[in-house]
Amino acid sequence: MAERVIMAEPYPLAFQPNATALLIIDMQRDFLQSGGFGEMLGNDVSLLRSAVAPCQKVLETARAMGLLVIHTREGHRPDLSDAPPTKLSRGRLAVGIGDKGPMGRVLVRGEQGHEIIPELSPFPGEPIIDKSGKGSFYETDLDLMLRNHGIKTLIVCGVTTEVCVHSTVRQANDRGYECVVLSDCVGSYLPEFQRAGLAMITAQGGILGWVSDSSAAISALRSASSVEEN
Ligand code: C5J
Repeated sequence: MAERVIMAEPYPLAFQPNATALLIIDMQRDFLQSGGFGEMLGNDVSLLRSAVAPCQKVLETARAMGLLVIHTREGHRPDLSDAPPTKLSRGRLAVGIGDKGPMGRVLVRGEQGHEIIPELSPFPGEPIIDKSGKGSFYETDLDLMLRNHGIKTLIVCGVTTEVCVHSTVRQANDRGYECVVLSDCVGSYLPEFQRAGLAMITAQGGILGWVSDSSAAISALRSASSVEEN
């Protein structure tokens, strides 16, 4: 399959559609809805909503193009044996990880809050990476899965920009993947961190990767499809 280009900062990124995956990070009720982990930490979770509709459009296009789509979820085993005690005690929260909240036990696998929001529900067969850390490569089989699929480029969406998206992009970058983060498909509870988080990726000639947006990604993917069909 021929190489295509996505308009991005700091410069256009060439990619091969069949070596590209869409990675959607932690679009879970616990981060986007009231009563979850994000809110327990004192955040206004409505600030993440703007990422949902653009993410949906990119997801639809990626599926239509036959791209590998991978979802991640942050969360823990019910016995919390995979959660460092430091993570459990951090924040001195009245209701924290593992405690009962309005959407079940906070950040625990199998609970309602841990689910991916219905707007972005994985299709059957789309891999879901369950991770206990912030970075999606930490103690998961993501790298193996990507290598087995011959993936070289990651289109990255999800939350939050400066935490799990950043940790994942940094880990991916060190493993040799080229990441393009879509600015309108990632979200932060802190607008200044959204700006700074994206700027850190593209600084110094793209030290961590590229930043683009949903429209540029969709037109690059569609151009790939129409050229392949001709
Ligand atoms: C956080 C995440 N913010 N998915 N997790 O704790 O960014």
